[in-house]
Amino acid sequence: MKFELQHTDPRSNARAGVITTDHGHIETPVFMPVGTIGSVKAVQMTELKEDIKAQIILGNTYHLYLRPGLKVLEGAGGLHRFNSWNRPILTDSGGFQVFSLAGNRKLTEEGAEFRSHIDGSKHFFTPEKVMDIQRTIGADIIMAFDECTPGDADYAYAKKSLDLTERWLKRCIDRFKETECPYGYRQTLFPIVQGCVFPDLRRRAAENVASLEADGNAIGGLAVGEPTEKMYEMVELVNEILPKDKPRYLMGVGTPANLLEAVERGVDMFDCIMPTRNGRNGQIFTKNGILNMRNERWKEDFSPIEEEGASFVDTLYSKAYLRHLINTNEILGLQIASVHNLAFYTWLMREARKHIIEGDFSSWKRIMVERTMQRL
Ligand code: PRF
Repeated sequence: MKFELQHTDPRSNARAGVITTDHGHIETPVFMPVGTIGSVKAVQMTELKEDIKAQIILGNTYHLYLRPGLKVLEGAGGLHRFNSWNRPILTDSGGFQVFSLAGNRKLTEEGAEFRSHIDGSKHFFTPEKVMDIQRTIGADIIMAFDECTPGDADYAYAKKSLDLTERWLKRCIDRFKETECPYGYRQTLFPIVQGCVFPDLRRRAAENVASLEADGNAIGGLAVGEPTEKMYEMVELVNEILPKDKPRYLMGVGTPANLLEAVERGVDMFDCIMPTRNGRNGQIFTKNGILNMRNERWKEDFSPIEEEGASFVDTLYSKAYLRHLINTNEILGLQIASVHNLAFYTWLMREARKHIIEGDFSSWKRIMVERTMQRL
């Protein structure tokens, strides 16, 4: 994998670049739609490519390991062949998902024991196993196995958790180096910076990760219950230490404003379930603010979902029609909301990139943060 930094904003830490993988290029900053079990919920691959213009999608190790399982994925020749997405894929390590199974998991030095959320069956993930699984899934970018420390952890817990994540990271790297992609293209491993909201832990974690000279680096353990200002503070601190010539990925973030604030602080890659999950609940993100489609207010509003929106659904369908579909739980409502929100998120990152290159990112960002967070 290669990263070329094309432009740095003179007034902030925002950057525009290009990542090159064996499945194609990714222009940054980039938003990566989440396709947990190999599908971006309610969205066709043709829509993802042509309407949403997604450059890369996510898969999840925990979910794909449980279903369809490694035998099927290996038989298919990897996830790209299985789900017919021939552009880049990134898989999260399952660290975050396993740890959200509170009560259903046990952590030891060796790894994490957990019960499947589907049938209650018992499983054990070690850093080595998670590397092997991600080799078999075959994503272009794979993630280290970490513990996502909760945002309200005390210092002692956060330190113990980071110590473990760092020992696991070393084991991930060792296993990754001993193995290869079974499908003939290259995969790369991103380490993850943890450390909760404690500056000295974050600094130590970022220095350790920076020393590894990975192709890209991730920031985890944020947007997990800490105040938003703390999240920005940690991103700023970590990005001062992470190498400038490698992409930086802020995991599981966030609102349109969160993305723009993080881009300004030097983040290049994002993923979040917000556009799809909230979309399925009737929350529509637009340039001018957030619409709750369940609201009475849209009942007889026959204007387009979004004037000059980023996808075909915006002018093909009206607010009143989308409200009707969402209110009646029609499958088409979920599809329209998902396509719209994802197209908005990828548009927002393309616009950010354009403004970074044109040199007026900061003033554009200030306006967009306000505008996109208004409740309509
Ligand atoms: N670790 C991993 N995946 C993640 C996170 C993390 O800390 C987060 C936290 N926002 C989202 N997804 N492996």
